[in-house]
Amino acid sequence: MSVVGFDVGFLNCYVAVARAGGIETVANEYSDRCTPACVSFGPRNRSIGAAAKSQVVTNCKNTVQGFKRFHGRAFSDPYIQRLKSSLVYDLAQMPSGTTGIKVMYMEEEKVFSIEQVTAMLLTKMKETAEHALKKPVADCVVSVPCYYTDAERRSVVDAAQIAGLNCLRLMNETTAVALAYGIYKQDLPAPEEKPRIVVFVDIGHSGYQTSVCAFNKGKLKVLATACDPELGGKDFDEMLVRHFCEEFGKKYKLDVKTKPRALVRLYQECEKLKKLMSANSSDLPLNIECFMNDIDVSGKLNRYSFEEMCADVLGRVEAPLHNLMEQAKLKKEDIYAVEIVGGASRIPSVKERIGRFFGKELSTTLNADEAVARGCALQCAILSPAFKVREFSITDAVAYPISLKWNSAAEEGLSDCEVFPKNHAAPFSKVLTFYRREPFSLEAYYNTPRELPYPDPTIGQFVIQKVVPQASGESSKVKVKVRVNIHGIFSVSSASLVEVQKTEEGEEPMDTEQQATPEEEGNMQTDQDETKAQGDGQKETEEEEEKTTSPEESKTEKKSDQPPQVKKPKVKTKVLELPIENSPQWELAIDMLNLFVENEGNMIMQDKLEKERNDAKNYVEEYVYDMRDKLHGRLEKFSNELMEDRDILSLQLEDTENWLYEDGEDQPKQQYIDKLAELKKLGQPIQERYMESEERPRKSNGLNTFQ
Ligand code: ATP
Ligand code: K
Ligand code: MG
Repeated sequence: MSVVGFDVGFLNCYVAVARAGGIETVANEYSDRCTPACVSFGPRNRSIGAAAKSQVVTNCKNTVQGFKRFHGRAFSDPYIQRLKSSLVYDLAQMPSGTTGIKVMYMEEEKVFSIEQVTAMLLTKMKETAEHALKKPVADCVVSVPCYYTDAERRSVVDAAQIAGLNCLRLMNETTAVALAYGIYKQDLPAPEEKPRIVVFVDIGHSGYQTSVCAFNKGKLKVLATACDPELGGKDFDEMLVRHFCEEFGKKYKLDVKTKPRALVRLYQECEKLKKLMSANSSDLPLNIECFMNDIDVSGKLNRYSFEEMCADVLGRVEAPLHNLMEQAKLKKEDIYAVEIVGGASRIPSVKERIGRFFGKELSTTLNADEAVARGCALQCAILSPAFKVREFSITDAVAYPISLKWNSAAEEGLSDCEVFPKNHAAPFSKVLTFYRREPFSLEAYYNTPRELPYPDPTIGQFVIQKVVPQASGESSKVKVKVRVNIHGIFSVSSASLVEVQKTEEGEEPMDTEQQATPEEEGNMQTDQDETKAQGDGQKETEEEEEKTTSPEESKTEKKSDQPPQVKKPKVKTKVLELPIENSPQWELAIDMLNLFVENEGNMIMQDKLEKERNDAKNYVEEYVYDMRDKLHGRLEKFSNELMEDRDILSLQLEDTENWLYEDGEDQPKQQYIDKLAELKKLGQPIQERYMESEERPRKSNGLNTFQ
C-alpha cells in the first residue's frame, strides 16, 4: 500500500510521499518538485508535465493547460462557452454533454474528456511517485478546491480511476493545508479547552480559497469556508497581458490577439514579470525577440503601476474574508493566526490586504507551494492501516447547503427539505424515514444556486426501488441513509424497508413511531438518534473505514436495527435492503469509464514504445559521435594497423549520421537497433584490439591490470 498525496493544481502540481518515516515532496524526472499541469499531444505520443510545457509555444493548438476548471461542467455551460473563445486549443462536447478537448493526436483528430486529460496528468504524477518509492502506486489522496461541487468531485474521482489510482479521499485544498499545519503542532489546546482558531488562505493560479479551523490536540474541525473561484495569479497575468497588448498595439502596430503563438509567449513573459515584481519595486523590463512579424518588442513596468492596473482584482481579496468571518461568527480577536499558501500569496499587495483585514502579521510557516500535497500525503498516511501516524481526526465542512425534494405520497405535490446545511460536518450520514407504498424518487440539489460556481444546482436523482405496502395494506416504513462521503460527495447510500410481521397470536402489531405520527405518510423525519450517533467522532471513523471496504455495506444500518419500541412485546420486524437507482448529474457511464481506463493503458503503452524508439535512435547517434571521437583520439594508432578497417568504419559512421538526419529520422525501433549492431560489428574489433594492446605492456611489467 502506498502513501501518496497529489496536489493537482490549475498550473502547478506536486507529489508528496511518505518515505523513511517522514513526508517528502518528491521531484520529477527533471529534478523539479513542480510538475506543470500541462498535456501536449503529438503525432506519435503524448508529453505530460514539463515536457508538455516546453511545447506550449511550438505546438500550441495541441497543448492543453488550465483544464482544471472544466470538470463536471456541461459543454453548453455559459462559462465554458465564454472561455472557449479565449483558449488556444479547442473544446468539444462529449456524447454525455460534458466538456472535452479536441486535439490532433497520432495524426488524427481526437476528443478527450476532461477526466481523461486529468488522468493523463495523474499518470505522470503517479510515475513520479513510483519512481520515488520504487514500487507501484495505487492508493492516494488527491486535492480539490473546497468550492468544488459534486459533479466536479465525481469527475476527479473518475480521472483518478482512469489513471489506475485508488483515491482514498478527495481532500479540500485548504483542509490539506490545515492538516499539514496542525499535525505536528505540540502545543494545541487540550480537547476540553477552547480551541485554537486559525484561518487558512490558499491563493493559487485560478482560485482563492479561505477556511477557518478549530484545533485541539489530535483534531481539527473546519468551521467555515469562503472562496472566490475566479481570483488567482492568472487574473494578474491577464491584466499584464491586456496592458502590453495595448502598448504593443500602439507602439508597434501589432494585433497580438490574432496570433495565438505570440499571445502564449506574452502570457509566459508576463507571468515571469509578475513574479519579479513581487521581489522588486523598481522598473523591470519585458523583452520578447521576434515576437510577431519578426518584430522584437520591449516594455517596462514597476510594482506601483502594476498594482494600479490590478486595483479591481485586488479589490476582490476582502469579500471572501468578510464572508468567512460572518459564517463562523468570529471576531478578528478570536483568530490565533492567518496562514497563507499558494503561489499568488507572494504578491505583496495581496498579502498586505489580507494582513490589513485581520489586523495582524500573516504567518508563512508552511511551504507555500507544497503544503497541499503534504497535507494530502498525511491524510493518506492516516487512512493507511500499514502506516503509523499520530492520531488526528479531521472534520471537514459541507461547502453548499444540500436539499432533497420528492413527490409526497399524498399527491399534494413536492416536498422539500434541507438535509445538509452549509458548513455541516463532513463526512456524515443521516437516516431519513419515509412512509411509502411504492417506489419513490428523491432529487438532491444545492438550494443556494447563486452561491455555486456552476449554474446547474442538480446533484442527482435517486430512486428507492421495490417499496411495497405492508401486509396490512398500510404504508411501509422506509429508512433512507443519505450521506456526504469522504470525498465531499452526496449520495443515497442505502435504503431499507422495515417490515412489520405478525405475532404468533396473529395480532396486528403497532409501531409506536408510526402510531405517533399517523398522518405523516410521505413526510420525512430525520432519525435524531441516528444523526446524533453519527455525529460523534467515533462513528465518523467508521465512515472512513466504510469507504475503504465495500460501499454496499450497511454496517451502520444493521447496527441501528435494534428491536423497535413497540407496545406489545411479541412484535417482530424484518429489515429488507432496497435497491437504489443512482443517477448523479453528469456521471460518467461505467462503460465509458472502462473504455477510458483501457485507452489510458494503451496510450501509456504507446508513450513507452515511442520512448524506447527514441532511445534506440539516441543510442545510434551517441555511438556515432563517440566512435568518431575515439577514432581520432586514443584509438587512432591501433586502428592504423588496419587502415582499411578504420576507413570503413569512418565511412559507415558518416553515412549513419547522414541517414539519421534523412531517411533515418523517423524509423521503427528495430531499424535503429540493427543500425547500431552493424556499427558495432565494425567498431568492436577495433576497440578490442585497443584493449588488448593496453593490457600487454602492463602484463609484461608484471603489474596487476586492476591496479
Ligand atoms: P490553483 O490552486 O488555483 O489550482 P495552482 O495550485 O496551480 O492553482 P500555485 O502553484 O499555488 O497555483 O500558484 C501559481 C500562481 O502563483 C501563478 O499565477 C504564479 O504566477 C503565481 N506566483 C508564483 N510565485 C509568485 C511570485 N513570486 N510572485 C507573484 N506570483 C507568483
Ligand atoms: K499547486
Ligand atoms: Mg493550488
